Amino acid sequence: MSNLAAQLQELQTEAASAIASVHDLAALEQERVAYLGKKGKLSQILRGMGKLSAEERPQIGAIANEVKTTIQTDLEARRDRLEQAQIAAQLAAETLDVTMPGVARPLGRIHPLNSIIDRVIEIFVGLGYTVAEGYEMESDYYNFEALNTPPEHPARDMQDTFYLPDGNLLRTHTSSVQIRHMEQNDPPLRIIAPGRVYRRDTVDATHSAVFHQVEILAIDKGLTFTDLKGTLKEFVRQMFGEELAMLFRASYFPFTEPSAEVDVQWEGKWLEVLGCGMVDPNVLKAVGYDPEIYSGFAAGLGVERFAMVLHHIDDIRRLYSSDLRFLNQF
Ligand code: 2NL
Repeated sequence: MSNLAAQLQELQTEAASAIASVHDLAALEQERVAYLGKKGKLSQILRGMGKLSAEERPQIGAIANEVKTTIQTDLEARRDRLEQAQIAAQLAAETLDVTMPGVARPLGRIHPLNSIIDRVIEIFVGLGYTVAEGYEMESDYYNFEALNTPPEHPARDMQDTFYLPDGNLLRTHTSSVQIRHMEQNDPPLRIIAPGRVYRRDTVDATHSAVFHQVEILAIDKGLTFTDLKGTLKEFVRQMFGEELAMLFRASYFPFTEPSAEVDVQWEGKWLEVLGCGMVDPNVLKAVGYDPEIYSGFAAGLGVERFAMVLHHIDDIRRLYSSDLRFLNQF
């Protein structure tokens, strides 16, 4: 066999082992260029063909073609294997092990005070009321004067109300929201005013300086105490999930006349749940309503008290402690 034929056979063997020892696609491409490229080893050998005789040339040409095809086949086979390996490695790296234990994210939940407020709102929204909101800092006028609360009234005492240096105060009830709403709107109206209120109380198991209240107010022509009773009866039925015996005890608030406190029969005892009454004509006059034409009823309930009763909570301070061992129970 001629020298060229031997060189070609040798090239094929050398290429086969070079290709077999390559481990990535870039290196494989380098080998392709080294053996089959324009300036590659095969081209270099074939340059010697010029000196061949006319009968040798086609023989060597045929061998060269075979060697080239073999090297190409080797390259392709190797490329396929390397690509498969690359895909397999990528899949292995991206594998999601669904059997691994999850990372527990602690779930938030509605605070018992907020869930009481939400339930009260839902009940009154069902009765046609809309939610009204206002300011936690109020003037003496909106918190007291417009609510028929005379200057000598104990509620206005420095001992009972947080007064601010500028003469304003922290609202002691959400009635001020309702006064502002009435000033801005003509009757008839039905509103519910939930919110945070402030009293200068010494904190103990049943008192907090900051607490929550929900007040309801309805103004229309011809509203009577009967409408108030019917509304509260329906509220108690929905709030406690059953019809409870109710007791209306005569009481006094500066802004209602007549006024009453309402007890319900709950777990064998009479439990005071809210205060209410017919809106005092002086309050109607203060917002520009004619008490000869319009009348209304109002009620206020303490949210903390409801929460403590419904959930058997013994100390009001637990509701503000942010203690998860407590809060997780609701
Ligand atoms: C209670 C008693 C009450 C009202 C609030 C009210 C509001 C307006 C006019 C008249 Cl704008 N009244 N609110 C009436 C009676 C009782 O709350 O014990 N709350 C915790």
